[in-house]
Amino acid sequence: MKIDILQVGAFPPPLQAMVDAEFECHSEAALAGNDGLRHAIRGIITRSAVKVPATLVESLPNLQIISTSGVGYDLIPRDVAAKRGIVVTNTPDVLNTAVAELCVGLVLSLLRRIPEAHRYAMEGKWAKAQFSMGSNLSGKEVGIVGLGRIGKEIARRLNAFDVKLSYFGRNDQKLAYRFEPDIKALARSADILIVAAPGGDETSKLIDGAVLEALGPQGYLVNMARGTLVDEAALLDALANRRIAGAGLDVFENEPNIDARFLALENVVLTPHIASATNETRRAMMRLTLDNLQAFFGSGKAVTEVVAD
Ligand code: 8YV
Repeated sequence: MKIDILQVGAFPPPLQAMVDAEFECHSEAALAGNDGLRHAIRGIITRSAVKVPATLVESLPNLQIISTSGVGYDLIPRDVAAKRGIVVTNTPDVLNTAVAELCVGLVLSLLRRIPEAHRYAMEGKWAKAQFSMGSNLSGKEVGIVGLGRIGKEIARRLNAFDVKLSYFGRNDQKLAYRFEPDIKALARSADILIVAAPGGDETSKLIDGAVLEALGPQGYLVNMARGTLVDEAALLDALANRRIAGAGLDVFENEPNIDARFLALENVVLTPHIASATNETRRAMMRLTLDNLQAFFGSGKAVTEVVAD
């Protein structure tokens, strides 16, 4: 007999098949007027880019675990879950490589203007004039905001490009990279500022107008962490007025509806929240999401429970 779980958010068919093979999955719509089902639900399966409403959690009397496919848990009402002893799990580490690889891709796309060059070649413009110059990554100063597991993978890869690495975070981790306790000072020294910190209220708008001003007209911002980390209005203004050179963004304030003002800009590279979106990675994330549920229901202990910050 499969355990009844509620699914919040959608998965592509191959991943949905993994879920359906192991659990009796129900939609939120199925809960309407069905108290029996509400009482039967013991777990929620979701994905980190989807909000799990607190009211939904409160409406499920026998909910024991919320298992998200993704490393971020900023859209899960952990305060409500904690009050009821509901375990929250995520999928750390299995996606570090994919996210770090996309970050390198965004950095190189910005400095070498690869999307623009692709369009230039595809539109036959090369026959009329040479494409203009880009910039080396080698020798640049890179500042990483948030040197957690993903931030460290980004640093390790960028190190191979002969860059100078510094980072900002809650504490000095005593690593080979320079720790900068002042985020504006980090931005001031950086040619490329990479945002790799967790989302949530604590880090909301950490990259504000003052940080962007410090990054300056030669500086690039790259964000594949969370849209909430950046003051998007300030970023749009800095980009439109060339107060920063450009931005590579995989995450946005109001996904999937990117602010239309971004679409009018030439100094951006935009991707639709695909940092962990590789076949290998999403399969590994789903496996760990399901393992968390299986382990919890089997032994009472999940594999990767989110512990209090
Ligand atoms: C997406 C992510 O959430 O891991 C995260 O926190 O942002 C991404 O992996 C994706 O929707 C996970 O399924």
